[in-house]
Amino acid sequence: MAFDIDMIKGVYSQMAERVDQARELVGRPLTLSEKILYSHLWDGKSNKAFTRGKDYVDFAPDRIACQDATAQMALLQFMQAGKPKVAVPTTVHCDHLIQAKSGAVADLKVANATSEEVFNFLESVSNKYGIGFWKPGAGIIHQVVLENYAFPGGMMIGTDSHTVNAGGLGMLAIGVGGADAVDVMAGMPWELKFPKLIGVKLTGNISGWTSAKDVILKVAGILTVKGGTGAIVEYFGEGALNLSCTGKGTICNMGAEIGATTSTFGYDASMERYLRATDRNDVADAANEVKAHLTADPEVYAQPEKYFDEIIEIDLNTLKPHLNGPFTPDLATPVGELGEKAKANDWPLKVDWGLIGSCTNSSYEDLTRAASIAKQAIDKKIKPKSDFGINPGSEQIRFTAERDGLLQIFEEVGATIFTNACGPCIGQWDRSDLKGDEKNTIVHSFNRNFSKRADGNPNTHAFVGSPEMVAAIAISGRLDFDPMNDTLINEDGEAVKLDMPLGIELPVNGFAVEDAGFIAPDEDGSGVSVKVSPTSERLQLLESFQPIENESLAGAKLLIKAQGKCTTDHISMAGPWLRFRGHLDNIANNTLIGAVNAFNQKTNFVKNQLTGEYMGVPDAQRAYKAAGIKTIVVGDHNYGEGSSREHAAMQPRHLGVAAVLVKSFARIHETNLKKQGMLGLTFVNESDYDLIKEDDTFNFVDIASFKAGQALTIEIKHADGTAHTIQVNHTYNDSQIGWFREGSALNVIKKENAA
Ligand code: MIC
Ligand code: SF4
Repeated sequence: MAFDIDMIKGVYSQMAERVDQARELVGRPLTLSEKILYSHLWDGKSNKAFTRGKDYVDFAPDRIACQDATAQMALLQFMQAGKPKVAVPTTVHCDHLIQAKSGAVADLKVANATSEEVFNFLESVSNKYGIGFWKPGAGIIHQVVLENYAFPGGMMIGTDSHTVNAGGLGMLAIGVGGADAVDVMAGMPWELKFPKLIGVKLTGNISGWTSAKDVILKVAGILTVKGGTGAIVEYFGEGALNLSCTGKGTICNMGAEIGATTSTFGYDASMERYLRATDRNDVADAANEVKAHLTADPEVYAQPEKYFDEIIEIDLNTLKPHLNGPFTPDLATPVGELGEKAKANDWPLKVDWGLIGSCTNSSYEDLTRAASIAKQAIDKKIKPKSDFGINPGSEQIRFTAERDGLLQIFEEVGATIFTNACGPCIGQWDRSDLKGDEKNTIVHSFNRNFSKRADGNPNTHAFVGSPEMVAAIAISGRLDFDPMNDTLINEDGEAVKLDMPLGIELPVNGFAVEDAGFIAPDEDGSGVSVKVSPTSERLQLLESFQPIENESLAGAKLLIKAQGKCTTDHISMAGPWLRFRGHLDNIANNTLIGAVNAFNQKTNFVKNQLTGEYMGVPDAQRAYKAAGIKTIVVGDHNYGEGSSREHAAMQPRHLGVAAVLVKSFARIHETNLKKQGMLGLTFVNESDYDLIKEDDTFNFVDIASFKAGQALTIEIKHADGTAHTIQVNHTYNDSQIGWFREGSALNVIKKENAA
C-alpha cells in the first residue's frame, strides 16, 4: 500500500471539478501542467485565468521532501516557526553526507560515525514534527520519492533542485529553498510565478544505444543552461509513451540543468506499470479513475503550437547518444564526434573513471542496461581500462539488483559498489588515484559536471552520458570511443565489438528489500526533545536576521564582481563543506570562494577596500561586517544556477552582503535571496556590468520607495571621483518587499504567529 493514500485520493476527488472550472475560465483546452497548477490553488477554485510568466500565484502542494544537506537549515528555520507538526506529509532523506571511498559497507559505517550528530538531529526533529525519516543508506531522495511517494497529477516541493525527477510519474515536482518548504510545513501557501510552458514533442522511438538520457542531453544542448528558466517543460507524443517511467524521471531530473521550473509527462501505461511494480496498486487504481485529468486535453497535443509558448520536436528515431561536457551540462556532442572536439580543445582522451549512479540514472533499468555492457566485457574478454564506481539509487534497487546478479557483474569488471547515496555526484568522493590537481577525464551518468564538482579538482573534465554509454566508454578507457562503430582489442588480441545495450524495465521477479531504511515518526512527537550543542561545529541554532535598513545601504562597497559562470557550487561549495550545512557561521567561511574575480581572474582573491589588501572573499566580507559596512555582489548571467541550497543566500546575508546585482538569475536562487530579506537585482542595461570597478561604492538612491513593478536607482561612485547612475530591475511583489522590510520571510511568519 502507498504512503498517504488518503491524501492522494483526496486530490483526485477534487480534480474533475477543479479542472473543468479552470478550463471554463481559461476558455480553451488545457495542458497537463495547467491542470495540475489550477487544481492545486491555495484558494481551491480559481476565479481568474493567470498570465504565464507574470502573475504570482499561491499554491497548496501535496507533499514535501528534504535531503540531509538542505534539511538541516530548513528544519532549523521550521523550529523557529512555532508549529507543533508539519502541515503536509513531509520526508527527510539522508543521502548527501555519505562519502564514497572503499565500498558501501565500510563507507556507510564511516558516515554514520562522522555525521552521527547531524543524523541524530534530523531523526529527532523528524520524529518531533511528524516527518518520515529515511536513514543513511536508504537511498537517494529522488529515487526514493519516485518509488514511494510520487503520484500522477500531484504537486510537491522539495529542498533540492532535482525534486523535478518526480515528473517521471506525472507530477509537478519543484525544487525550492528551505524557506519555501518552511512556509508549506507551517501550513501557509507556497508562492510561484505562474510558469510559461514549453512543449517537447517526441516522435519515433528510442532504440539501440540511444536512451532516455540522450533526450535530455539533446534538449540541454538546444535550450542551454538558462533556456528553461521560468518554464515548465511538458513532454508528449508517441515517443513519450514508449519511454519507461524511470526513463521519464531521468529526462525530468535533468530539466534542472536547463533551469526549468519543472518537467512532466502525462499519465500512461509505463507509469501504471511502475506504480504496480512498486507496490502501489491503490494509487494506480485511483489514477485510472481520473485518467483524463492526468494528461493534457487531446486538442493540446494535436495542435501544441496553439497552447505552449515554445515547441521543440525531437525525432527519437534519429536521436544519437550524446556526451555533454566538460564543465557544463549543456555542451552536447554526439558520441562519434567527441574525439575531434576533444583533440581541438585539448581535453584528455584517456578516461580514468566511469561512474554510474546519482538521482538521475540509478534505477533498476539503468543498472540492467549498464550491466548488459559490463557483461560483454567479461564474455568477450575485454579488460576494462577505467575504474568503475556504482551508486544504486535506493536500498530496494540495490537489494533487487544483488538478488538478480547485476551487482556481481559490475564487481567482476572491478567496479566498486558505493552506498545508495549521492557520493561522487556531490563531491563526496575520496578519490585516491590522483596525486594533485592533474588534468584528467571522467565520464558519469550524473546530471551536473561543474568545475570541481565530483572530486574538487578544477582540472577534472567530467562528461555526462547514459549509464550504458558510461560503461562502454569506461571499458574502452577512451573519450573518443564510439561503441556503435569502433572495435576493441580483447585479451586474445581479437578485435571485438560491443553489442547494443539491453535493459529490463522492471524486475521480472518483482522488487524486493529487507530493510528499506524508513522510520515513521511518533504519532505524538510533542515530548521529543531536540538538542543542539552550543559548542557543536556542525549545528547552530539560528538567530533572526535584522532588517537591512535603508540608511545602512549608503556607501555600500563592492565585495566581488564575479565573472562568467557563478553557480551555487561557486557561491557555497559542496564536497568537504557539506559538513557545515547546519552551522551558518562555519559554512559562511566558503562564501563565494569559487567565484572568479572579474578584475584578476582569480578565485577567492578580492580587494578589501578598507585596507587595499587582497584576501579571500569571506575574510574581506568579515572585515566589512566588523566595520559595519554593507556590501554588494555583482554577477553575470544565470547567477545562482544549479542547486536549491539556500546557504548560497543565507551565508552572504549572515556576513552582511545587502544586495546581489546581476545580468540574470536562476529561479530558485533569486527566490532564496528574497526569502532571506536581501536585494536580488538585475541590470536594466546589461552593459552597465562593465561600468563596475574594483574600488566602487554604491548608493541606493530611492530604496525608501521600493515598490513592486518599479525599477530602482543606484549611484555608483568610482575611486577617481567620477560617478554613474544606473537603473536596476527587480521582481519583488508587495509581500516579498515585506520580507525585505522585516528582515526575512521567516520573520514575517514569526510575527504573524505572535499576533
Ligand atoms: C546538487 O545536486 O547540487 C544538490 C547537492 O543535490 C543540491 C542540493 C544541495 O545543495 O544540498 C540541489 O541540487 O539542490
Ligand atoms: Fe544527490 Fe547528485 Fe542528485 Fe544532487 S544531483 S540529489 S547530489 S545524486
